[in-house]
Amino acid sequence: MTQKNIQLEIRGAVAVVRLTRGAKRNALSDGLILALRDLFENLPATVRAAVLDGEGEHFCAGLDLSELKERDAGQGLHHSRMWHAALERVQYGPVPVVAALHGAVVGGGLELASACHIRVADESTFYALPEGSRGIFVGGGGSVRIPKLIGVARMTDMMLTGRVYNAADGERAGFAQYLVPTGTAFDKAMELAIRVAENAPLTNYALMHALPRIAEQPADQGFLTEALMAAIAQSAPEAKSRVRAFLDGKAAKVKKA
Ligand code: 1HE
Repeated sequence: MTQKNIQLEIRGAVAVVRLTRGAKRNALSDGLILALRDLFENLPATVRAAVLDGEGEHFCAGLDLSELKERDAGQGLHHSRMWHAALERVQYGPVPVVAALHGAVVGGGLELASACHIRVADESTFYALPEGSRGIFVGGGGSVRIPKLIGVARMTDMMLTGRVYNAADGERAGFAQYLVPTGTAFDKAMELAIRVAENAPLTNYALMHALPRIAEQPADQGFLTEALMAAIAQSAPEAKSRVRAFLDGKAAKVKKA
């Protein structure tokens, strides 16, 4: 399926979602944000994992600045909430999403990347939050999600000083879980997504929907939520057959890294 500026390709159990607005560095217009929301809301039921990629040399240049209109406070509020709804469909949608990062991952592009579950960055990647210098603030959930990756202090510094992180420093800071040679982020992201798609669906559900909420709960409540989630996951026939396969010597052992 190809909509304007976004493309969905199904490869087995993996949905490949690509921003196809390379001429504008995949800048996120309102139309593109809504298309992203609709796409993640309507993924085929056969899909078990997704890869999010950006056409051209840059993953995403953030908010489409040509649409930054004179909005009053109420309109600004609704605009930001529209982004929240769309990125929430990515984070809390049906399947884990692996982002394939390269080139600019800036502003709203970084907000989008931070809504994904795994980030694979190639060595051309750089991260910035130019909102600070443009006289605006993050509005796509960045102040909630980005500190969870890199901490409040680093995000504050980025926005106050315009600091740009290169790929290696960015991986050390926590933006990405994988750093790969230039040009290979998509292949690595596909490899991971295929692996993720093989998990029991309830395990993936627990990791996407329960883990981040448990991490936000007071420990006492977190332990209870964890116990409930664990009980549900292990009662699924899929879990029972996987454990049985290991005990029968038919499933892979964990190998030394
Ligand atoms: C754009 C955008 C955009 C490029 N909105 N049109 N984001 C920013 O402040 C980042 C702004 N962009 C850049 O700093 C650079 O474009 C890049 C580092 C990403 C890429 O540089 P480069 O040299 O490869 O491309 P370019 O020549 O700057 O841009 C190519 C075209 O894309 C050009 O248009 P053209 O018609 O002259 O060809 C650019 O105008 C256009 N373009 N980026 C609109 N962002 C929910 S709130 C989120 C708040 C934010 O995200 S603020 C941060 C916005």
